[in-house]
Amino acid sequence: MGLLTGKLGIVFGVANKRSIAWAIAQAWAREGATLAFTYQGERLKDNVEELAGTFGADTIILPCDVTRDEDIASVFAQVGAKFGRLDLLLHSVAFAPREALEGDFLDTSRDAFKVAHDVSAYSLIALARGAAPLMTEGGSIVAMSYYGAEKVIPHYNVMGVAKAALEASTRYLAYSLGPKKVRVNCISAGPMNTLAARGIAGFGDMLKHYEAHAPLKRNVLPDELGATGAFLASNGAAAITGQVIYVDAGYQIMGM
Ligand code: 0WE
Repeated sequence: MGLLTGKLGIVFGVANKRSIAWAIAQAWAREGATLAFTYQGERLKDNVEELAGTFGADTIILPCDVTRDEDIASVFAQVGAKFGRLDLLLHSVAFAPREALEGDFLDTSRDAFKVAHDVSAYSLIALARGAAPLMTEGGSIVAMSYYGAEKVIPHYNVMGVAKAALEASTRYLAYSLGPKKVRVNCISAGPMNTLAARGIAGFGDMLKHYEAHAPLKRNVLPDELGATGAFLASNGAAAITGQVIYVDAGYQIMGM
C-alpha cells in the first residue's frame, strides 16, 4: 500500500511539467493521495488542467492568487465541500519583481520587498490558516525554500530575505499548529531548471558550481524532491516539524 493512501492534499504552485510542485504532486499521487491543485491566473489554467487531469475524476482544479484573501477562502470552501477534510498542503510559490533579482540588493524598492514577502512568505501563513480547520486528523504542510535564505547568493537578493521569512514562519506555524498534530516543514532544494529559474543570468554556471562543489558532485533530480515531499507528508515523519530539510546533494554542509 502507498505511503499516503487515503490522504487528501492540495498543491499550490504547479506552472508546468518542470515545476517542483508537479514533481512532489506526482510522488504524492503515486503514494495514493487524492489531490486538489490551484493555478495562478488564466495563463496557467490549461497547463495545470492538462497535467492534473491525468489523475482522474476526484481531482479538483481551482484558480488561486495567493495574494487575494477571497481566492484563498474560496479554495478552502470548495476543497472542504468536495473532500470534507485535508491532510496535506504543498506551498511551492514564490515571486519577486525581476528587477529586484538583477540589480544590487541595496536598491531593493519598498514595493519589491512587499510583493516578494506577500507572495513568497505571507502566503504560507494565509494558506495554513485556511487549511487548518480542515486538517481534523492532523496534517503535513510542506513549503519550498532555498539556501539563499541563510547565506548570500548573488542576485537572489530580496528573495533570500523572503525565504528567511518563510523558514522562520515555518517554525512559528509548527509551534502554532503542533497541538492540532499539523506539522510544518520546508524542503530547501538545490537549484533546479524550472520556469522560475529560466532567464536568471548565470543559472547554468550555478548548476555547474553545484556539480563541482556539492559532496555528491551532481545536481538534484525532480524525483528526489518528490521522494522527500512524500516522506514529509507520510506518517514516517510524524515527529518532524518546524524543520528545513536540505535536498541539495549536500551543498549546504560545505564551508568552501
Ligand atoms: O526561488 C527561486 C526563484 C523564484 C523566483 C523566480 C523569478 C523569475 C522571474 C521569484 N521571482 C521571480 N521573478 C521573475 O520575474 N529559486 C530558488 C531559483 C533561483 O532564482 C535565483 C537564483 C536561484 C537558484 C535568482 C538569482 C540567483 C539564484
